[in-house]
Amino acid sequence: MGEIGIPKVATFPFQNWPQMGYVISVVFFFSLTFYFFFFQTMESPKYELVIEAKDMGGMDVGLTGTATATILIDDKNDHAPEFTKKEFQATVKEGVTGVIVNLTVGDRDDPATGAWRAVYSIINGNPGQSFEIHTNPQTNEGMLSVVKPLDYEISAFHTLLIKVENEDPLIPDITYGPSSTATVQITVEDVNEGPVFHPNPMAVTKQENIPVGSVVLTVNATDPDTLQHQTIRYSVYKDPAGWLEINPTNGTVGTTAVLDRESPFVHNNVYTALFLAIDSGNPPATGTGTLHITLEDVNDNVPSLYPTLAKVCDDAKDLRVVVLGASDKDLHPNTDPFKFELSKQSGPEKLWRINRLNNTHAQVILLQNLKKANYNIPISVTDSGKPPLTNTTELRLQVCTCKKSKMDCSASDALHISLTLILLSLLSLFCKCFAQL
Ligand SMILES: *[C@@H]1O[C@H](CO)[C@@H](O)[C@H](O)[C@H]1NC(C)=O
Ligand SMILES: *[C@@H]1O[C@H](CO)[C@@H](O)[C@H](O)[C@H]1NC(C)=O
Ligand SMILES: *[C@@H]1O[C@H](CO)[C@@H](O)[C@H](O)[C@H]1NC(C)=O
Ligand SMILES: *[C@@H]1O[C@H](CO)[C@@H](O)[C@H](O)[C@H]1NC(C)=O
Ligand SMILES: *[C@@H]1O[C@H](CO)[C@@H](O)[C@H](O)[C@H]1NC(C)=O
Ligand SMILES: [Ca+2]
Ligand SMILES: [Ca+2]
Ligand SMILES: [Ca+2]
Repeated sequence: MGEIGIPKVATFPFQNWPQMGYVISVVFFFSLTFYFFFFQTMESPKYELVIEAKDMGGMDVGLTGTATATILIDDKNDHAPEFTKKEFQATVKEGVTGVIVNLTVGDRDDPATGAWRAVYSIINGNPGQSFEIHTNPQTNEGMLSVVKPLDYEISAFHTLLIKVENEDPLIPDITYGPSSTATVQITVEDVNEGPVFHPNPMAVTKQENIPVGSVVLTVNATDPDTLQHQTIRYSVYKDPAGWLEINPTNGTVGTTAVLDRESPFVHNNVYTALFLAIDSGNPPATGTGTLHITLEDVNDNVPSLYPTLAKVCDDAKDLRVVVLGASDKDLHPNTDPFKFELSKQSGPEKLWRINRLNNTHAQVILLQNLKKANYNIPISVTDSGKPPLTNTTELRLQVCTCKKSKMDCSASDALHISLTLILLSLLSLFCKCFAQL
């Protein structure tokens, strides 16, 4: 309200006083007291008037009377906020969010009161809830912002109808007029967007041993910039094991190596590679597509045996010398149960045998105490795959002399045996060469 001044208020207590028949001269002291309470932001201003009335023309002999008038003034919301323009313009790039335009209003009520503060709302043109408007508390402006990125290819223009009201209601005989609404014309600018893969991520299932050069799939990326005529080129972005290639023009993905489910690059049977689709815009924009290849197991790993070395005393009472285990990187049914066998017994008499314990373990048992020496026990382990795979390997058994708690497993024997082996192989090489001559 604001412009209500003291004189205006002061006239009203006097309107009845002349009827009292006195010659009145009035001196008034008004102590004008605004009670502003810091924690009650909008307290009604309160005027306290102390009025002294003197008769006899105010001469000293006259009589004097005083009265106090307390006047409360309610500031009233008697002005509607009005936009400073009928139409506002804004430009925004597609895909971007944030404030795009500040709408300005004027309101002739007291600033920083509910009668002045503006509340904005979008009353038309926002079906996708892409826009929001909030009051700037400092300036009372309406900050119009994009909250969901706009798409140039769907709509290049938007028209919004905005209404402004005050926080406090208007007094009954005032209404919001046409200036309390404005239109905002929004122009969306085209941006070169990266191609998009369909679907993303892509998923295929393949056997791990498909031949090199097999087609895995043909990817499909499209460019969102449908109004520009762009072409797309594909490339491999991340292929941790180096197994794949992509045709740059038609997106056909092929293998350049044998896929391996047991590779450290495969997690939970899934190999993940990333591809790029690059458009011909200036500058070019890129989209990334993820391919998950689920690899089906094939029996391509032989079992391996552990331990490969065992020691026993030459006078041992317990001749069950070692428990052997086997493991296989493949999945069931291409792994255990394993079959453990002695490949071939060298020498005329049987020195040891092998006993199955369970699906994964077996036990080597000596048939008699052996002399101190190193022995190689040829063992074959076979998995349950179709077809099964066999690992033929050797268990090295050291027979040692045991005195008290000390084991003496002379290394010379081991050295002797390996030296003999080396000599033998050298000899065979030599013989082969000799035969060729
Ligand atoms: C709108 O007003 C805010 C606060 O004053 C300012 O930061 C912003 O840049 C303005 N935005 C536009 C588009 O004018
Ligand atoms: C690629 O995907 C888009 C969108 O799903 C589809 O319209 C188009 O037919 C697909 N193209 C091919 C070659 O599959
Ligand atoms: C893509 O091109 C390659 C090489 O010309 C071809 O072998 C392949 O069949 C093509 N793929 C499609 C889906 O046309
Ligand atoms: C066969 O088993 C041995 C002993 O465990 C292992 O060292 C070797 O790697 C296995 N062979 C193959 C081809 O895996
Ligand atoms: C097989 O036997 C070995 C040795 O006794 C044992 O450690 C392992 O737990 C057994 N495995 C199963 C599946 O029972
Ligand atoms: Ca675009
Ligand atoms: Ca396998
Ligand atoms: Ca296997």
